Amino acid sequence: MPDRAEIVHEAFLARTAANDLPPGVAAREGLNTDIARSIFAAQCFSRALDRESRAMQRRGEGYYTIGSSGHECMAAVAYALRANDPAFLHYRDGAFQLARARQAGVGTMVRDMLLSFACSSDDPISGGRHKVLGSKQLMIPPQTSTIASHLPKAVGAAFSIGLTRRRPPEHRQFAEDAIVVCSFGDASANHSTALGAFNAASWAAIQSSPLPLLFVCEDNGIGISVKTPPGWIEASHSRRPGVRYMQANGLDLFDTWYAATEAAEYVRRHRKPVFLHLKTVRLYGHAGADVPTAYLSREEVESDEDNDPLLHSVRLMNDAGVMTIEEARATYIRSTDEVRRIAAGIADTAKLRTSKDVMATIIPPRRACVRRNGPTAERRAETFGSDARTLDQPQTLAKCLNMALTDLMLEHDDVVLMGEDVGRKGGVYGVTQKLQARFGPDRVMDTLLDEQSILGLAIGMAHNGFIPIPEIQFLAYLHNAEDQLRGEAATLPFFSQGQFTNPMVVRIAGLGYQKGFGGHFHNDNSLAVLRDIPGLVIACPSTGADAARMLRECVRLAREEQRVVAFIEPIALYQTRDKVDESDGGWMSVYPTLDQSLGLGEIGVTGAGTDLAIVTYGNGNYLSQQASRRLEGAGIATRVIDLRWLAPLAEEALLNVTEPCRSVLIVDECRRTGGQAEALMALFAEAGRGRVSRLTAEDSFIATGPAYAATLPSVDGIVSLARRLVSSDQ
Ligand SMILES: Cc1ncc(C[n+]2csc(CCOP(=O)(O)OP(=O)(O)O)c2C)c(N)n1
Repeated sequence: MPDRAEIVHEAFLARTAANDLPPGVAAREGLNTDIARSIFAAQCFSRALDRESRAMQRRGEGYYTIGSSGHECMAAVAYALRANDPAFLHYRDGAFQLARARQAGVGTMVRDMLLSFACSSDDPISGGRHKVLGSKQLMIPPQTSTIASHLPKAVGAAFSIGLTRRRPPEHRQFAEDAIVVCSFGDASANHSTALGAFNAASWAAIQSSPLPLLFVCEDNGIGISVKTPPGWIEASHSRRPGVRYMQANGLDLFDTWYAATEAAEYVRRHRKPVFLHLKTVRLYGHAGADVPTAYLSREEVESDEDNDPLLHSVRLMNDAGVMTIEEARATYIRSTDEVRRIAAGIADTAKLRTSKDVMATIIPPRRACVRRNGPTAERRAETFGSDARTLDQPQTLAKCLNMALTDLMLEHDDVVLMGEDVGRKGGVYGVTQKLQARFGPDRVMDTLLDEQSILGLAIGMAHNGFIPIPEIQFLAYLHNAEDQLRGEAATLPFFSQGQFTNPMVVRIAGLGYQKGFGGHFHNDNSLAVLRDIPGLVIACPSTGADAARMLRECVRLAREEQRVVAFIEPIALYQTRDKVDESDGGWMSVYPTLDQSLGLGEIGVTGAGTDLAIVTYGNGNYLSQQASRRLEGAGIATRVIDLRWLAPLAEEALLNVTEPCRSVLIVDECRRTGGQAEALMALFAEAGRGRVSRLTAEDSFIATGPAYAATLPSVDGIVSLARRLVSSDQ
């Protein structure tokens, strides 16, 4: 079967030699000759890189090909922008990156891109971890392969630019007058993630929030093999409130440049979003070995090839007096030769080999942080207002968190909160009460009801130096947005070698034991989706004092170590006051003084018994403290270990603290399958520990009403299993 890339290449040579160029309208005026030449040069390099990547794969030097051919108009879009405007790009935007490199005067980028094709450890962006577009110096963060998943953060990044004018963060990355560009295909525009982002942009724009964002839809009429209905993109995007719709012919570099320039100027001047619709073609099928004639007629494939945008460029430049056909042909041939020559030079480039090599970038690099407001006593008293009087009195967990958030926002101007109902109402459980009044709506933002947009906002703001603390109202509602955390936030440092980071602390209210309220959605008791995310820190406090101290550490981890943290708040403990007896007030804590923090991996230990170690966390700690009291009465001496940090697990500390105990009982309020108990059982088994048992939640959803705790560990359950364990031990 002939390779369509070769057919297109041969056709370019033959048709330019024969002056047989596709018809079209005349070139629009306004584009400077040098820039037009430079755009064409980037288009030629992009085309040559596509062919070379296929050749590399045939030679066993490349591993994955997805081309930009047909989408070379993006070189003109690059020139309509400034070289430091952050660009969240579609995977077909090689020409954009090449053009931006020329615009920025940093060389051709060809070698860098070939290194990425070759999965070379010298690839400047991913270090061989992904074949990906991206460059720190060109302000192009690399994107994952999950289509549309970069749109919510592009909205967040654009929003952050508006905010930096009023509140520049210490680690600001984007220029104050920058605009964000984000591009995607026509099929991707249907994804609910994309639709959420368009909607969020529209929602912000009609409320006059500055949102300098240029959406670019590269409409080639197809997504892999499924055609986009004719007129669909225009019909669904031309009347969105607050978002201006513009279109251009993506086969025509002059028209594209003209429209993109107008769009970019509008976005920059009005700081409002534009949806720029570019009509393109896709040459050579979707990716790799995809053969387009398997699902398109030969006529359809050939019609797109006849409309090769490079042939249109040659015609237009010749007509506009920018470059003759012969010159254009020579430019094309030179690019092909140069790309081949550079590729030959990297044939034996170094590769990642070991797991250590691959994993070296999971944890982002530390960064120096200088700015900090030592909150003066007066400022603190003024901010806390009437709450200042209660700072040294016992508080609930919810109140301790509220106080800790207040202090953290006082100390760090870069900390911003966002979520559904966190502002005026102060959160469904009151954790963020008064914060908007204390710090203003710029820093405590009521968002629209869309978890993907909330996390996207946080990621985009983190890209630009803020320390976002987004709230997910209930753990169960993380799931419809989970990819923003798992696929996006957690992976960015990994495949950009820490050059781009999005540190944040995601607060998530969750877990079970709410007496009869809410059923399985409000009592979701599974953290499995978080537990296996490489590099993610998972914190789960059970007391108010721990919650405040841990939150301080989490913000430090985000600020200084650029980590992404999930902070799980057990809803049932938010307002819990008593520990064992009614009105004993034993679960209240005095809010810890500002000098106190609780380091990542520091476990909590109550008691020093050696009959039994109970290893637990969250609500399990609360139950185990009660059970331990009863066990002491029965002559069983325990120690209760509160994990506090669920990932990474403090393995060594756990092994040490349980060492003197004859038995270990793990109490895990999450489900038996996928719960933390699995990791703990494995830890103890691998360490050769004998008597280890676990009490977990059933593999069930939680019921509303009287049976709310029927499937969960209970004090009685802990006591009886502990007794059995200890007696079998004697
Ligand atoms: C969420 C998600 N679902 C499916 C895929 C597989 N996939 C990769 S590209 C693609 C088609 C995208 O088409 P379009 O947005 O039109 O871009 P084009 O490739 O045509 O430029 C699909 C389905 C993916 N990467 N991500």
